[in-house]
This record gives sequence, structure tokens and C-alpha cells, in this order.
Amino acid sequence: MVISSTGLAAADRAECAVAYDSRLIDRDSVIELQRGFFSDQPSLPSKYFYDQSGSELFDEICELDEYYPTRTEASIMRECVDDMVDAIGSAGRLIEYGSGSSLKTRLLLEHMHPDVTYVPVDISGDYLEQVADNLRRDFPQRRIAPIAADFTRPFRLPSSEAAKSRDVVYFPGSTVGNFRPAFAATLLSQMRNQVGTGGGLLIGFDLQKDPAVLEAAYDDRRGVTALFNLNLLRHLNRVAGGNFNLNAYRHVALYNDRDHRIEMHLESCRDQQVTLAGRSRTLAKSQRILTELSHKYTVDGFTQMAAASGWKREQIWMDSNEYFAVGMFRS
Ligand code: AVI
Repeated sequence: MVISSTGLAAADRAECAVAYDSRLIDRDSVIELQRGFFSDQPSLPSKYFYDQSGSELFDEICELDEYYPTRTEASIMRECVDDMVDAIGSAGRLIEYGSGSSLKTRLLLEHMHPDVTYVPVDISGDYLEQVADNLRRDFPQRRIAPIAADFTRPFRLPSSEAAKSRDVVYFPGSTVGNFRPAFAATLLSQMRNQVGTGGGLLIGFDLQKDPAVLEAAYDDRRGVTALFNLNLLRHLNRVAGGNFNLNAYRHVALYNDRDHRIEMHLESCRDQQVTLAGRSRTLAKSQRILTELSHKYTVDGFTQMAAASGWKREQIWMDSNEYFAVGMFRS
């Protein structure tokens, strides 16, 4: 069988063409899905969490008692915003990777020097324009210059109009932890190249702590995270010709002590046959599909990873429990 350069057999490619709707999912994503799901240790990309209901469930997760990251980061931001805006400075741009609703950024927008331009970067162009319009209404003095881009791939930043401009990338929410270390390092290098020498990185990252606290945060009593995890299958049934039976999987969230990360899985409750994007496979009872990694760092470990990508630690802000950190790094 001839394997194409993308790793997908020619016959499979032909099969894919009829098995999914190209208005809902592009060919590269189908190839990515097939690579992950039809391997010995099946996995599915975390990006499929976030359809309309997944995004709503994620908002609900952020409000849960057990899920400490969102409110802890928000409290650090509130308490230390003056130091942060000093570190951002008075000329240049604040470039937010994966800005979404920009809700977390409103505090900075209220406090930052008026000459700092806000550049939200998000994959969803229409939503981005809508958010930018709302921000322009609420912050009429501030320049808002959105960029529609997938930040996990290299994208071009327009050259800055301001003289002596200093750009700062803002990456909140500990989203960096959802990438494997090698890819997180690639992303940090991409950010470093975008802002150049003297640029900054303001980034939120989650810290290592009692595994019981971590596992509760990703397996809450009300089962919201379980629904969020299962919703990924519902989403794939809709966009990628999946036939997952949502009642035949259970949510599992475990802390991996060696790699310092929460791993979310969907465990098959019985032997079953599944079709996705035109191909089928068997899942044995108790076999797990990996759906998400969420890495937890020490401040020193994160600093070393950032240093390998050209960033020097400037300041770290933490809550009193040392659950979460926001760092300012300089290139
Ligand atoms: C988006 N990301 C930082 C969340 C996390 O904590 O890793 C996603 C999440 N998954 C389950 N709960 C929250």
C-alpha cells in the first residue's frame, strides 16, 4: 500500500473524501484525527472540546469549586495588575495568543498605558471581529488591532507603527500546559521571534501540587468535566463522521507523577467497534483514548524551559497557596 507524504494511505484519502463533510473539517484535520485515533494508543485532539456546548461547559468548569486555576489566576491579576502594567510599559503592543472572549484581558485594558495597542489573536475570525467591536465600544481610547490566525502555526505580525515600540505577548490561562513540552518550547520560541530583543512575555502557568487537589480539579463531583470530555465525541460524531456511543465511555482524569501532568482519557466500557472519518477500529473493554494533557510546572522548571527559548525571567507573581503563577519574561 502506498503511503503519501502526509502518512495517509492513498486508498484512505479517497475513502475520507466521502466520509466527512469538508465544510465542517479540513483534510489536514482528518489526517491528524486518523493518525491519533488509529494508533496503538488511541488519542483525539483536544481542540474538539470546543464547539458551542463544549465552550459553555468549559465556562462552567471555570466556576467549579474544585477548578482553582481560573479564579486563582484572576486573583493574582487583580492583586498585581499595577506591577504588571509597569512591566508592560508605555509604548508598543500587547499581543494575546488565543484571545477568545478577551474577558481576562479587560483588567489589563483598563489599567495599561493608553498608548499600548491591544492585538487579540484568535482562530475564529468572525467571533474575533465581534469581540474587537465590543472592546472598541468599551475602550474608545485604546487601539484594538485583531489578527485572525491559528497561533499554533507561525503567523506574521504586522510591523509596529510606533517608534521604540516594545511588544509583549500575553498568554494567560495556563494553556501552555496543554501542549507537550517540545511543542510548548516551539511556541515560546515563536513568541520570542515575534517580539524580538527587548520584547516581553506575560504568561500564566499552573504549578505542581498535591495530586488529590489536581485530580479533583479535573474530575469534579458534579461531573461537569466528565460531560466536557464526552462532548468531544459528540462533536466528532457531528463533524467527522464518528459513531461514538457516548454511553459506552467513562471519563478518567489521572495525575502522572513522572511527567507532572494531568491526563484526561475516555475509557471504553466494553469491547466495541468505532468508525471515525471513514475508518473503523476495535476498542477493547477498559482501553483508553487520551484526550488532553495538562502540564504542571515548578517556577524553576518553567523558567528553564523559557530560557531554552530565549526568555529571561523578570518577575513572578503567585497566590499565597502557590497554586498558580503569572510570569513576566524578557527576551
Ligand atoms: C484550557 N486549559 C488550560 C484547561 C486545563 O486546565 O488544562 C482545560 C481543561 N480541561 C479540563 N478542565 C480544564
